[in-house]
Amino acid sequence: MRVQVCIIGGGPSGLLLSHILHRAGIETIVLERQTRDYVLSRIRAGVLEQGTVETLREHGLGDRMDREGFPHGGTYVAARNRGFRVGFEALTGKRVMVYGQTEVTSDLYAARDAAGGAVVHEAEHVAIHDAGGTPHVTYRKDGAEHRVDCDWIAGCDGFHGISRKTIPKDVLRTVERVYPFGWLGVLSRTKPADDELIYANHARGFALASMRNERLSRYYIQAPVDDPLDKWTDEAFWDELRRRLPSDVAEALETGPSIEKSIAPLRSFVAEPMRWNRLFLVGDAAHIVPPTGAKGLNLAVSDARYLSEALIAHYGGDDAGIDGYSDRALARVWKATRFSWWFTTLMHRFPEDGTFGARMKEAEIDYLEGSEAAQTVMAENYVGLPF
Ligand code: FAS
Ligand code: PHB
Repeated sequence: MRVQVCIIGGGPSGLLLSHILHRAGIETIVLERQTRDYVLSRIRAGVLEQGTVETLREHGLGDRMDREGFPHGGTYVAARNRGFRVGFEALTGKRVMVYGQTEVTSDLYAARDAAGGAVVHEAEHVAIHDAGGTPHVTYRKDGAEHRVDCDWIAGCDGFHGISRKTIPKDVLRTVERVYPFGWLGVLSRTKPADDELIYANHARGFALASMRNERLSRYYIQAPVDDPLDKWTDEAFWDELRRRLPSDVAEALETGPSIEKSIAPLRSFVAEPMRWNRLFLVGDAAHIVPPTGAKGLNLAVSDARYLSEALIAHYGGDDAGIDGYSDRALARVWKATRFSWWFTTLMHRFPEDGTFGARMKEAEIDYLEGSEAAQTVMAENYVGLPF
């Protein structure tokens, strides 16, 4: 078969790119190696920047988000058993939307289904060929080999995908920092700890109290990334979370059985360039941020937004967008990578901190509490920098 754009990966970036291009009359196919249920079963991001919310609304994807999502105008930062609010709406005029990645992906699948979009699940052995000449992609499905001829290939296949690895080693430049801990996450059908998120810096380690709705809470604690999951019984998790949250919050915390529990590694990773000949990298295929700043999903959206604009312009005869895609996307990626690194460093305990490092972080949190300028810097980055 032939399409204009072959998209590898059916996560948020691939599905959004496919949806936006379809609305502009550009033919795509999405090749996803997992089942749809598997993609939808992954519990990941929870906070959407205002730019992401606006992008979803612009493309007819905002109805359920606006009905079921929770706009937030601020967040709490806690240390030494007390918290303070960073009111990012008052400081920037912008809010974020608490609406899980699972729901965003589900809405994207519904839109692709409604449009009769071509999304192939359980596509095996996807391979990119001749991205520098006559680009085409092959894959195996139900025992049969398939070939997709295309003008462009969009690598939306995440950190472990094949797209980034297709770029020659003498072309690709990568920068990485692996953090010496992971996030142990729990989902529970309980009342959230508060109406807004709580990011807590504690001597025992970081904790985050988040939510999906009034009866679905999402919590994370900093934990050794190689901890066996069975070490963390629900009781052990709740006890540790209560130790790290301010005591008034901990005392009122509603606990219950975990319905999902996982440990995610944390890294900062950026690959450059995000284009090689007729191959573009989008989302986690090109960059990973520690989830502290809630940027991962939002960067995937901004990449998809930039690339769709570029390809629509290309088919209208203007190649400035595709020529500038990598630099434009990376400019935003690096700023979000910096913010995510800063907030992760401030809120977590590192082995090398020592007493001095811990006191520096406490002093910075004290300064953040008392400075509108410092809170505005945090707020601008948290709600999302302009596209
Ligand atoms: P994705 O990884 O979501 O999607 C890539 C898709 O490509 C997958 O469905 C995969 O199956 C498919 N694929 C891979 N290789 C393929 C191949 N060879 N052929 C075909 N298909 C292939 N972000 C936040 O903002 N907040 C969070 O709290 C947060 N928590 C996270 C927790 C975990 C465990 C992980 C892994 C990520 C988390 N993220 C979080 C980041 C996450 O939300 C990503 O930023 C987001 O999923 C990026 O979307 P995509 O770029 O579409 O990549
Ligand atoms: C989440 O709800 O999953 C979440 C929220 C904020 C973050 C990271 C994760 O910074």
